[in-house]
Amino acid sequence: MITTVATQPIAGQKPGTSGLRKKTPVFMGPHYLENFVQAIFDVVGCAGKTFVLGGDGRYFNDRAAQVICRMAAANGAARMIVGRGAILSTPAASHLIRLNKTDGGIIMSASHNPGGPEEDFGVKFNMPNGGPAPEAVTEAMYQRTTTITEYRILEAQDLDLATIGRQQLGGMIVDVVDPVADYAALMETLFDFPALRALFAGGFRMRMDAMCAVTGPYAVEILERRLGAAPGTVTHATPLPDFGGMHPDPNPTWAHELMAEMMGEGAPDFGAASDGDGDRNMVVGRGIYVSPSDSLAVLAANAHLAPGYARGLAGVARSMPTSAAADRVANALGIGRFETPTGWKFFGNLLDAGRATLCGEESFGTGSDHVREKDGLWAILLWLNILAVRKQSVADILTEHWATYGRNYYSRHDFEAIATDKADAMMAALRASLPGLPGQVVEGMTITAADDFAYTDPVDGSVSHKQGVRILFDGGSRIVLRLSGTGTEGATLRVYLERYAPGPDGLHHDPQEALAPVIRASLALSRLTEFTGRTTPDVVT
Ligand code: G16
Repeated sequence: MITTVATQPIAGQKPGTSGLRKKTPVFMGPHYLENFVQAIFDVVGCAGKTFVLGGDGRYFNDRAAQVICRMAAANGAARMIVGRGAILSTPAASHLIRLNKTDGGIIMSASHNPGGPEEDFGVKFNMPNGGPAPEAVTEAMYQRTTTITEYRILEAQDLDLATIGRQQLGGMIVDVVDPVADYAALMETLFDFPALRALFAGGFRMRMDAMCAVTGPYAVEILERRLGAAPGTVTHATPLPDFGGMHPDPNPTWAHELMAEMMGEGAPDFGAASDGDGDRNMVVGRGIYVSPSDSLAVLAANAHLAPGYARGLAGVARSMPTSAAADRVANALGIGRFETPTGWKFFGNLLDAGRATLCGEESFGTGSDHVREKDGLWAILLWLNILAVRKQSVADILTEHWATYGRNYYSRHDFEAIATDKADAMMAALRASLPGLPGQVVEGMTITAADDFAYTDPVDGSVSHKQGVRILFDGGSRIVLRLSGTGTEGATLRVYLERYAPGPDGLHHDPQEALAPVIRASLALSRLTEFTGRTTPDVVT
């Protein structure tokens, strides 16, 4: 029943920041999914192994799951643990990989990118530690796709992935499991659920926008059923193949319904949103937006208030473009602090080695050593736990935080779908200009250093180059520019802007106003308009 299908390499199957992401019709093209999945199995091995499989439920998720199961069986896998309906949030998949001590897992998701027949699809492999495959492994997979000549697949009817229980597919056992139960049980070990129940019972109101994506069932079970939040607290709670037409990226631009409610009359006490596959989060207080960089810093300063972190943190890690707010907390606590390239995979070694407990990114990702992915609902529950203990509003907590540590004003400006050659030319010119920048004065600010970020992993010594251009100014202001590794259309330029205000004055300005000179400097130094014709960003976070 095993068929060996002749195939040939398909160009461009190179995983980006987080797995292989392409337009759905590309993924549905002849042999496209199959070639990549065979490359995964050829690199990590398949015979006798156990894997986890699930995805964010986007269009093609169900069909792809059937193909991946048939290929795993044909390649000799012993067992596949699949979330019911082929659904698993990315953090839940990471947890199942670890809980069941499997040989890894395949996650079908293009994360925050829209889903649907004409939108995006993606596949990534996570290692036995539950974390995204490191660069050396994804590079080996890519190399394999360039030489592939055949793949193996079982001829069989579709599995019943809608029903929890055990099935046999050729020589492989398929266990369909509840996607939520084990994850929810893990959350109960980390947070003070009785205190959270008391919070909601006391009239605390929350809005959680699941954006028609995978977090809905997790949030309804945990927030509404287990913690007693009012029914209807979770909106857009049913995962849909096209995310209901929403762009499931939890930022102020795309989660605008939540933003409008939280900034309006009668706003609830706390608002949150998560993305397509449930690993990102956005947090909003009544009348106040919490930037992801500030969120990481507040969580680091207060994590000990939750039972799972009562013993304190070993260290805090952030991606390089994330603001230095978390560094200030780490310094005050006297714990380790780490600056990694963009991509959750770079946190894996630090978490495995016990050197970092909390990690976070400006791209709305926060997580801890409980899994090896960022975890949207986890971050929301940690915020809730802190609010329950401190009995203060989000605004008051932020105000106290800035008064203690100063404020790292921060914003990211995205310029999307730029012609790739123009974006590359701009970055090349910028890189060439770096040696001449230190000492120059722009917008009244003196440049103290300018480089292209390179990272040496402190655990395994691996080195990653060209991870983003940094221009540093005296006083702690900074501009970072890099091209996104998750887009599927042209190039997305991300410009990260930061300015430090030590306080006590000047801590409550609008970030765009506070950053105005830094924004002007970024446009001048990058010659962005000259190269790309763009003047204003498509997304501001
Ligand atoms: C992925 C990575 C994150 C990264 C983000 C944005 O998130 O896991 O570490 O920060 O992409 O990357 P880029 O700036 O290259 O687009 P997700 O949520 O898309 O899996």
